[in-house]
Amino acid sequence: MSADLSAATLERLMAEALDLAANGRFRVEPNPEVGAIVLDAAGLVVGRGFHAKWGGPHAEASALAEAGERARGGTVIVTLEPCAHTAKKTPPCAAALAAAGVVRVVAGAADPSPATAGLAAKELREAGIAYRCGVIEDSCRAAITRFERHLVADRPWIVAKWAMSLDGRIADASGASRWISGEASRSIVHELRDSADAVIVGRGTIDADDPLLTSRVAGGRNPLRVVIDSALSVPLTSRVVATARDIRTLVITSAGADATRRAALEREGVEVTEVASAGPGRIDAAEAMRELARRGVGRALLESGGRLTGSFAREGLIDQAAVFVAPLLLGAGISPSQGGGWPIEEAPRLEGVRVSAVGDDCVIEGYWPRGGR
Ligand code: AOF
Ligand code: ZN
Repeated sequence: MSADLSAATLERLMAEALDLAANGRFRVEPNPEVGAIVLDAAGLVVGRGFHAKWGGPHAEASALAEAGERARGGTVIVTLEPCAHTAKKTPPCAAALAAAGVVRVVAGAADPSPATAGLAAKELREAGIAYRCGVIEDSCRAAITRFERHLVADRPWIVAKWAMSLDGRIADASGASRWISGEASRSIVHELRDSADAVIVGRGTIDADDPLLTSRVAGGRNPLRVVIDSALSVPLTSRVVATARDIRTLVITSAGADATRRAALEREGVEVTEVASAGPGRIDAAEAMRELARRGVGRALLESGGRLTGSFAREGLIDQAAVFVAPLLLGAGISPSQGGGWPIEEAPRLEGVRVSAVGDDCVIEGYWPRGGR
């Protein structure tokens, strides 16, 4: 028999699980933030967990791992209905809960995803586990709004990242941007790459930085490297092309691209795909993102320069931003907008903002406003 838990105790534990869930913020989207607490048969907390990054273990899995055998006969409190569907990145939690021998599962809010909604209730009850859903439900539901909204999107969740000087420049007059941000900031960039399925740059960034675009997190995975290159002119000598046999690389170009260039890139191991153009020298970015979604990209990091990042912003294709501000001045002076932007009162202001100090840099992270949508 498991311990009796009063309504007030359940609410307190669920609120604590919601606090745990918030630790995944800015790393798990478009998945939901989820937190979980495991109690042993006597009602003592023996495990805590949260979904920490896109594609990583779910909250229940982490909490159960911490609890180990002490979960047997116990209770799991989780902010979201456990998943029960397969064909995703991680194993289903309902089966893991049953295997761990818990006797009761209390969820905060239902999972709005049609792939899993309602499945856990059935599966857990069939395994003899008492299941209920709906504790501080409004707060638990509010924690997953971005997930719920993105369920119907036909493109990946896009995180835009850039580093700039105090005077708002992303490169010096020669185009060099190495290194505006400090070492510590760059380790966050590797973490962001590690939590993404794809990293996107424009052709200009290959010229300016010749980046490798890999994740240097220990045990981390390398995202698919995507180069948006309307003229299909990425050099065969660039580092992304030179390493394409080992690290998946996709060049997205305009329809009707030069067949010889395409064949030369493909010989180096680069995949090339064509999408419609949105004017001379410009790829239809929304269509390019739909193409990435069709290829299974759920979360992408946009590390492009001013022009491409600007067009993603104007087209409303950015979901989250991570901006590094470094304490140096590039000297051309601070200046008003050069035109083409928004008036202040119409400018998108990030929501849910978190500001942190990393070494001498400041990182501002936030969600793109989606007023009313
Ligand atoms: C849970 N616990 O911590 C989360 C859940 O691709 P995957 O394997 O990460 O699965 C993502 C789906 O699982 C997501 O669409 C949502 O329905 C659910 N999220 N479920 O039991 C968690 N993050
Ligand atoms: Zn799960």
